[in-house]
Amino acid sequence: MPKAATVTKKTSTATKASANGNGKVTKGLDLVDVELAKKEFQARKTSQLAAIKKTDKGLLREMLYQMVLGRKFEEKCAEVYRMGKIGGFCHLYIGQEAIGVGTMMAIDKKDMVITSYRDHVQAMIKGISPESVMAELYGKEGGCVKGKGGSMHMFSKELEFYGGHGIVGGQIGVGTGMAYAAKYKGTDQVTLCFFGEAAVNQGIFHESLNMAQLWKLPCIYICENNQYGMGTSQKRAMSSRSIAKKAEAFEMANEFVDGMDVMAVRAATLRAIERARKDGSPTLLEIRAYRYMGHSMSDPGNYRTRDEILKYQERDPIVLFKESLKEAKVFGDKDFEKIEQEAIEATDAAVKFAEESPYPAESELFTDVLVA
Ligand SMILES: Cc1ncc(C[n+]2csc(CCOP(=O)(O)OP(=O)(O)O)c2C)c(N)n1
Ligand SMILES: [Mg+2]
Repeated sequence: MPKAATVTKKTSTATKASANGNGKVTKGLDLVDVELAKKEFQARKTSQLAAIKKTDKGLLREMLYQMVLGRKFEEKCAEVYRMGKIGGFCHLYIGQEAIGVGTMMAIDKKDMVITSYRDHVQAMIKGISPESVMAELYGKEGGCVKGKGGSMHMFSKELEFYGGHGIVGGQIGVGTGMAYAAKYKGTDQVTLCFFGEAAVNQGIFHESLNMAQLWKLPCIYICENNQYGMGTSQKRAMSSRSIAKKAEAFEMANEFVDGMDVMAVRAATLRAIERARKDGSPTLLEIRAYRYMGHSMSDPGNYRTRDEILKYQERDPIVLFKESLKEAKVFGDKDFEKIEQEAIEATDAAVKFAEESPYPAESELFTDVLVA
């Protein structure tokens, strides 16, 4: 488990939250207490167990591997960033792995994905190699866009991974256009369009959902609600609590999903895919998780408490998934060790590749660069 390295100030917000709520902890944005978290953990374990029993063992292994790889890879990113190997912005995905894996491992290879700047793990799940993602982070020639995009702009047309976007909410319009193109060309592709909860306050979210529902575009809008937009909690920035319900203004199908439960994420995504393939109907999924690290590597994180982070780590998606797999007797400690070892080796190989890859040649300076 990563250290909550970015949190420096220790106040009693968490305690205050439960006291204010007359001892009753409600679901949603209120902070949870440890006992309740444990109860929820047990409840989800029961539903995960049922879902695990119906899922292919090879797929379960790959899902766990991708989650562990995502975690190890991002921990390594933090380490090499601090050593000055990576320049510019660097937004980590630690704590949100069940969202990327649960959604993206439910689609087909041909389906399209577009996301925000928090994109390293999703790029790898879509098939961009860890080597090529790490080299891109290093700004090296071996990167998936030859070292010219960096952390926020992973991209692969061949693998149907369309970025990596830095303008909050910008990708929602582009993703809607991708779904429109699929429908226009009759390709049967579904688009997964990821964005953070802070992007929901942007006009483009509402315009896009209206258009997608009206024109029946095969787009699955995935709001990764990690509860913070930089240093601002959703509570302080949004008048309504439910993001999923915003879809009802457009008469669009929607679901709220627990983003700590990879099997629940997968099940909700499969339902949305069915809708999209059947008649092009879009869906809005609000998937709630928690951002363990700062907004980016340069975030001092003094707007939340260490207690708050630790409470969410009690419900860690990888720990939960492992416990369920063990209880279902699908995998044991030896398998987990092997999976972890494979993920560490893949991450180390990625770093080695990035270190050895050259910087782009000077002659590359003006190629593939668009100035609008
Ligand atoms: C249009 C626009 N406004 C402001 C910013 C600065 N900014 C970068 S990330 C961010 C917060 C976004 O939070 P959220 O959408 O919840 O995604 P998360 O970072 O939590 O994944 C802001 C305000 C920006 N990049 N684009
Ligand atoms: Mg957020």
